[in-house]
Amino acid sequence: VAGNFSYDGTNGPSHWGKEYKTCLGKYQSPIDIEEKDVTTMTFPELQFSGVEGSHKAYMTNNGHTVMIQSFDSNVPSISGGPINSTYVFQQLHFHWGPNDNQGSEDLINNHSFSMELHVVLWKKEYGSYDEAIKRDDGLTVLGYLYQATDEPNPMFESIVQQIPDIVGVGSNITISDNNVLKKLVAPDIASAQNYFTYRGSLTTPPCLEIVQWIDFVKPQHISHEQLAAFRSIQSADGTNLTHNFRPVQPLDGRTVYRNIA
Ligand code: GRE
Ligand code: ZN
Repeated sequence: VAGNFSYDGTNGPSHWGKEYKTCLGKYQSPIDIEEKDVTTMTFPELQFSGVEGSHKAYMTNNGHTVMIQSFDSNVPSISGGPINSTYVFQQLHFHWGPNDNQGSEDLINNHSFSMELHVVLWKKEYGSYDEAIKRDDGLTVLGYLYQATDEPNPMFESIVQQIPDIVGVGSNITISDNNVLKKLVAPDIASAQNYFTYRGSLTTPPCLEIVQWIDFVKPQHISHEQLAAFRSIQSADGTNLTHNFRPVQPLDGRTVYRNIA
């Protein structure tokens, strides 16, 4: 579990830079993506491998989020798009808000969505996640946005059912649904070439500036009840983790691209 940080008070986002200087850098995430300011571009096709089929997966409450990992030999990977090599799945996790009007980290036209899923992948030629995070092109993160609705999203059913088993910080369970990675890593192949992309950082300390972000344009949905389950887990300080999104950071002259397939 990374460090002593939280989303409120004296360990909140505006204080992260004291202990973690990189959090004060010029290539920080999240950002507000203003559609009128993006540069359109045609990237090679973004390709997903190893997503089909079943994966044994684990779900953890690390005190900052709900995180899912797999130690399967068949691991999802991506290539193409804005990245010029293969990136391998490490973990996925979620950011949410205290109510349905907030929760996403990146904003689009200053709009917050209710939740954001981050699929974290590391550059295969560096051999491991730990080596990759020492390099400035070490990670790619896929960002998926969710808007709260009345309708449950079937893709969340199995994990929402098991969230009560990871309420305590440090809890780690096997996910009963072996299709969970297939559903979460590539939930909407038909819309997978429609994304924004920019250079940024981890959105939690140590805020390393090593991430090529790929944010899919088309939001998906999650029900109010499904979302509420995420807010019920405990945080490192013992209170409910009602929200875990970092506020937007300055763009500072960076270019945000939109892929036009
Ligand atoms: C996070 O902790 O939220 C995080 C990572 C790695 C990449 C991106 C990201 O741990 O937001
Ligand atoms: Zn994240």
